[in-house]
Amino acid sequence: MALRFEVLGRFNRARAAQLTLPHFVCQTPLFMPVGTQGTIKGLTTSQLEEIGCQIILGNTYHLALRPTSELIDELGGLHKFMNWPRAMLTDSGGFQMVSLLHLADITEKGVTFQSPVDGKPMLLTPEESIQIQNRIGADIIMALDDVVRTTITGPRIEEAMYRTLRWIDRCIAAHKRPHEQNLFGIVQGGLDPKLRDICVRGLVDRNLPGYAIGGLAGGEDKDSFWRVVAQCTAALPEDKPRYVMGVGYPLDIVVCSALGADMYDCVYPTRTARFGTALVPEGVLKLKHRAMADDTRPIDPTCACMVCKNYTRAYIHSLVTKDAMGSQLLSYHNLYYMLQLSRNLHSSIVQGRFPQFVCDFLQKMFPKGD
Ligand code: PRF
Ligand code: ZN
Repeated sequence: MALRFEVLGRFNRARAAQLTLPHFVCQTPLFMPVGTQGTIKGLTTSQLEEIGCQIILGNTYHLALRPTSELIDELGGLHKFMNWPRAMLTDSGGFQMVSLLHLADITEKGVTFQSPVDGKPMLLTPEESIQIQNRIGADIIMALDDVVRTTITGPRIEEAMYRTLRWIDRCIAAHKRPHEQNLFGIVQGGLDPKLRDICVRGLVDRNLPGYAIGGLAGGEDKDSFWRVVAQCTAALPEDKPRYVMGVGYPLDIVVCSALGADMYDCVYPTRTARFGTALVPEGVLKLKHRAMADDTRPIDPTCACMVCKNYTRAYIHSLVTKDAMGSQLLSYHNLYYMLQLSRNLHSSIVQGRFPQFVCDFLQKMFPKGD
């Protein structure tokens, strides 16, 4: 195992911890900005450090296609290649193929798909995913899982869960750097509590350094989503990190943290920035809106970020969709907002004022109580 996880404080099921990884000591709950081609769109790595980002997520699928994992390995790993000194996590690739390329097909061997580069059929096996992730060199690597939409029903959900369990053993066997990189298993099983239970127990038996809850944030209703998270966090070990994949919205992060989850990733803050939307305590602020044209306030008067200290809504309105700087400034603010939310969750749990924090958060976001 190449990590240490020390719980510093709890409030009911919520916990604040210190997660020591090979490249950085992180505080949880934590949010991981998502990079694709070895970059978080719109920010330099020094800006990421400036806003207190502790760990970023890279996608095996994108990196393997370009610049290729062999080249990254040859050039000394992704940390060095992209000049990122802190922690990093790579996802295994299967989920990205299935969600991005609807042509992907899953068999017992692995995930087959058509290369978007040259159209050739390709196969990503559990062994290959781990080999690629070993070359990329992230602090945390993810098992290849069989992901299906939570909104489908029937035997396919069960098949995917059992396949995910069979594949974890192939991932463990293929992992060549367990002392430098932590392999996390991923709980699947759709919205079925029995399947989720079998999967959690199967993964816990493998004594992995950490566990992810997968297959969520795919269009299911919030009640089902939170119920699955609550069930999984209750059954996963207390002394290991728990990562809810592909989540999410600020509200989801607050709720999942209350349920005992520790780690999150989502493209939402940077993607929504590119569409001209800022995250604020009240919810969202649409910078494209005509009312912003002569608004001289910062995006969020209560935000301490570089963008809110230096620029007006009117200026950002004038840039949005016209110049890359518009989405860069919005991405910077949005990531600052998510990281600040994580820091506030951590400190409120450590200081025993988590319920007050949650009340204030909800009060600002839903002032009418709806
Ligand atoms: N599995 C993997 N990556 C993911 C997910 C998953 O289930 C999700 C959840 N929909 C986001 N990213 N490997
Ligand atoms: Zn700001």
